[in-house]
Amino acid sequence: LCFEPKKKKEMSQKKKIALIALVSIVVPLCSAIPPPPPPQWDSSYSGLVLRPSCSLPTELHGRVQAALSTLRTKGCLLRDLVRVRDRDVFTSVSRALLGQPGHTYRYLDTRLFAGSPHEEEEEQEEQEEQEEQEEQEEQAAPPTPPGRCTVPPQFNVTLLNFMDPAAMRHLKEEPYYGMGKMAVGWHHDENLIAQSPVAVYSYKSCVGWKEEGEWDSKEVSRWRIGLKVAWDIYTPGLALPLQSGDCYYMRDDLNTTHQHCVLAGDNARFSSTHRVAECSKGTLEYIQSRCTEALANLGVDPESGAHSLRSLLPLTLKHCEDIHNEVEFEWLRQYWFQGQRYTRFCSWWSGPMELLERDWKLMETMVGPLHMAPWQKLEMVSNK
Ligand SMILES: O=C(O)CCC(=O)C(=O)O
Ligand SMILES: [Fe+2]
Repeated sequence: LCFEPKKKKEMSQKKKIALIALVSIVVPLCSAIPPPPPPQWDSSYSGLVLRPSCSLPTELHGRVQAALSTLRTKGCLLRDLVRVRDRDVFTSVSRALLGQPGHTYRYLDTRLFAGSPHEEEEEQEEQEEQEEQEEQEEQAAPPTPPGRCTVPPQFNVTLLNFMDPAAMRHLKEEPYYGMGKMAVGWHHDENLIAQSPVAVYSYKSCVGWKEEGEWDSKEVSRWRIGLKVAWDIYTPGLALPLQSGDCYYMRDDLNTTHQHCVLAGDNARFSSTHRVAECSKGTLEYIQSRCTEALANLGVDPESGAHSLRSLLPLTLKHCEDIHNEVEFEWLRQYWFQGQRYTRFCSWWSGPMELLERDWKLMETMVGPLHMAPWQKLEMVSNK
């Protein structure tokens, strides 16, 4: 395709899209007797599992839905400024990241700092929440087909999403299969550990609806999850309609081999997307240990308190400068720009971030000499 002239390329592309639109699968709504899945479900989408709302306890729905609504009414869900194809754009959905204390999740050049529900609470409440979460995760674990590993995944973060389509003026049309308006465009979930499943709880809320009766109206268009094989617009795409309270799972390597998108329905909707984020360079513990490494090269005179570098070896100085940059660009700037907005709901990160800034300032004095002219460096060494 790349070698075709533009006009011809555009036309052939349109034709293909129209053809694909005809064959793209639309899975019928979940009813009492579930319809047989389309043949492509098994052959091309075997990692996708739907767990209908009715298979989860009503009490669990009540708690999760109340929690999501509270987060929204308290203003905890915010649109992220992310980078897409060299452009800074706001996400259509409003988001918040919850997760294990000190964890972050990086996507589209933005680092999200996990709010932790365990903050400043009494021990007992913490314990209860932990147990509740474990119970929830157990109940939310996908049904396991025979022969599959039964160990439940240890999700470390959940990205919450909310969107009220009535409040969004411009939503992009799904470009390949004519599936309709997208709340989230085609993507893979980034920065997950290999084979990480993604478990999603979907909840459409009454926000924005005058009459609750309209809720069940047949006219109301449903939210759907779109799936397609990555880099392939010939295999039919799949649009999975969701009812409020349904869960779906992307298992095995489905998130890698396929892309997914979220197709907006008429009403407002929340989703809670549970993931096992790859956090080897994404925890507070990690970046603190990097700071300790860099600051090991800083000597302090016990009498005067004056700072000096222990080693001036180029490799050591370069290592220190790398860490200085990492703290500044991956953590401090990301926090001031993105994470700090959540401080009024969760102050977990405030203290650690002040300490990281203090370390960064010390490193600033250490890497300063790198930017000096050679004679200035010599002066500094001779002053030692
Ligand atoms: O809302 C959903 O069902 C999925 C959202 C999603 O794909 C994401 O947050 O990465
Ligand atoms: Fe996603």
